[in-house]
Amino acid sequence: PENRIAFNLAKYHSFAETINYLNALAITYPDRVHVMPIGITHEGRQIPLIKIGTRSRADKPGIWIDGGIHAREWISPAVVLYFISQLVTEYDRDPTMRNLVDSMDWYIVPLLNPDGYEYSRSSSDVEVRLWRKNRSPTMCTQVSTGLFSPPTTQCCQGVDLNRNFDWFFGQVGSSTDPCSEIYNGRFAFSEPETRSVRDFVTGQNGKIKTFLTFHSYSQILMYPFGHQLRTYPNDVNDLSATANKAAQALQSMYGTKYTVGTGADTLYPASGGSEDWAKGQMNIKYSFLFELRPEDNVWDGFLLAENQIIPTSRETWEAVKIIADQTLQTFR
Ligand code: PAY
Ligand code: ZN
Repeated sequence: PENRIAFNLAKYHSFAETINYLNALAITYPDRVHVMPIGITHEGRQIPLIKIGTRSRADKPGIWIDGGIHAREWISPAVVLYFISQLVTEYDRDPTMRNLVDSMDWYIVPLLNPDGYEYSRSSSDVEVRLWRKNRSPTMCTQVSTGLFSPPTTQCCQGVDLNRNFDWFFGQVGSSTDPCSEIYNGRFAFSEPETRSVRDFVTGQNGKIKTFLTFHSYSQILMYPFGHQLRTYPNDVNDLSATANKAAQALQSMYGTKYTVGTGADTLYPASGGSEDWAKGQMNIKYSFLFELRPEDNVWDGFLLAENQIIPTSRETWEAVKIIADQTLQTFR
């Protein structure tokens, strides 16, 4: 039966539309799809996880994917929704998809920071549209304005979720100032969004072998560690070989060039990131962070036009399939 669900993958969607799409998939394809909340945000939104897999067994390798950890990076949830649609709706047509869904369990959170995302959609004001953090309640700090003036109080909202994981928390490239864009929060995992990732991944008891987190922009494929220059895990050769192969597959589609390396070596050192935590604390072998289109050094990088969603999704999916393949070769 041709169960077509009306959902335009070439547009940016609201949180409500995203939820409706995931639920429609779960209802239409109950043999391969389950949707469940993994946590509740400060503003009361349920963070949805979609599990895709047939003949689920504990010993199938698991692959984690999250999008939208940063509010303004709209292309991230959009490409993750494309991955979901490929896995679920092409299953009956495409033997590659069937193999990926039969032999692995996919745990996908397309929109990890729905509060921040909805906020960034609420106005085209740059302050709002370019919001990065979540929407945690206001925190205040005393700031001194000069030697002879009394300190004033400044209050701001939001934690940078990609500084809130427990990996060299608060050490570099992060801030203790609640008004900073890279405010790391009061302690590691102070936020419901990061806690929901931690608790879900921990709950899988080592089943998750691959951890992919999607950001924009700069066209970089990162592997750990991002917290310090020239700092690598023991099996860095496996990770860099896989990342290079993935970047090659990505480029083969439309010629889009990616830089491959650690976040620290390619962009800047930053601690408390999820990809480092997945590798360093959770011992997940294949942990990668994608910085999607556009290229580095453009002024409007977070404002990627909707006509770029499908090409970005298609090329990135090529890279993800390489990483999934590698996961299967290592853990099947
Ligand atoms: O591990 O090096 C890391 C983290 C890298 C990302 C981060 O700061 O969390 C990089 C930025 C991101 O996608 O959030 C890059 C973009 C362009 C930004 O906002 O600076
Ligand atoms: Zn980001």
